[in-house]
Amino acid sequence: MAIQWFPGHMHLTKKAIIERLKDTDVVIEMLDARLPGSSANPMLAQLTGSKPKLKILNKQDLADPARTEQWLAHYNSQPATRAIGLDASETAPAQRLIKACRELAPLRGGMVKPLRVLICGIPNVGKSTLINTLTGKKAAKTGDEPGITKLEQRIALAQDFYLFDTPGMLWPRISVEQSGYNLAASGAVGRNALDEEEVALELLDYVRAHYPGHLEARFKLEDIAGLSTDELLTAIGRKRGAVLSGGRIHLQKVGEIVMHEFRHTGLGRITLESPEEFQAWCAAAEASDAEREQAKQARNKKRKGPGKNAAPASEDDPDADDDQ
Ligand SMILES: Nc1nc2c(ncn2[C@@H]2O[C@H](COP(=O)(O)OP(=O)(O)OP(=O)(O)O)[C@@H](O)[C@H]2O)c(=O)[nH]1
Ligand SMILES: [Mg+2]
Repeated sequence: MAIQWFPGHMHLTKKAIIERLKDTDVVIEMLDARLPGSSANPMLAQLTGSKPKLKILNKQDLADPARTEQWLAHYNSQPATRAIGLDASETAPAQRLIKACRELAPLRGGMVKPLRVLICGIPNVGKSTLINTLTGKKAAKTGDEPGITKLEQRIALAQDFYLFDTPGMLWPRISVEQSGYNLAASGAVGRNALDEEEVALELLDYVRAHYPGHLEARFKLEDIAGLSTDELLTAIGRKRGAVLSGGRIHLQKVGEIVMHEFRHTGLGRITLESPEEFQAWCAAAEASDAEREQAKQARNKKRKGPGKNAAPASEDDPDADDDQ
């Protein structure tokens, strides 16, 4: 089942971002270096239009360094976009960001025209942590779960440099299924909107294909190639004692363990997508969206019947309000 999470406060955030963009010189989009394609919000790309953009691949300390290089090259080859990798808790590299922002808006600066920078990104990606690192104090609240920042907050970094922290935002329909799972694995999705076992199985599927040694080392397993992914999850459960009375494996618990290990680098440095893979997923999702749209039109035509105008999509039509 596809993962979706767009609670009411994200609607409000969207509105606040639209307002704030009117007086914004540079938009920083924070991406998760472990999922640099899936963590890019397509709705934000639409909202920000031609504003100068800086993409930060954050949490690069958790990501596969070779893949981070690939993604930085990918984004830096796009027009009007700069991308840098960062670990939000290190001070020195964060200074590169200030320099990059000033370069992206060279006509701003000084007391009369202060530089106004809006920081956006998915929940839990490290926006507030970065602001705290830049200011050198705990100016913004942070925490290891999505939805910590509730309201926009202005922080003065210098007399002519303002940063605006925003609450994390996803988008109403995540059409790329793998992106939904990767976002959930990263910690960007609220607990109630995901099934731990399902997310862990998708995560293990990818990790076993690309980083099998990491899994074998962490869970002290030998030759996982002979196991199905379900069997692998069960084997991890046994190793970690996630067993119910009667010897059954507590699958939700193992799911939580696997996600925890991934989020806290227990599995080693892992990136869940390459630029090529992500492009292929997007193309497949577009093709399936086009098919859905065709089927929807065929249904409407049928509803219309001979000699009548097409009926508008009814409220109970599952496709009626798709806007992404
Ligand atoms: N390993 C690692 N952890 C990080 C990094 N940046 C942030 N974190 C951790 O990620 C978690 C989320 O950080 P926040 O700064 O609260 O994230 P946010 O984007 O402001 O989240 P919301 O306000 O919920 O949207 C915290 O536990 C941080 O310590 C980083 O570069 N590397
Ligand atoms: Mg925050």
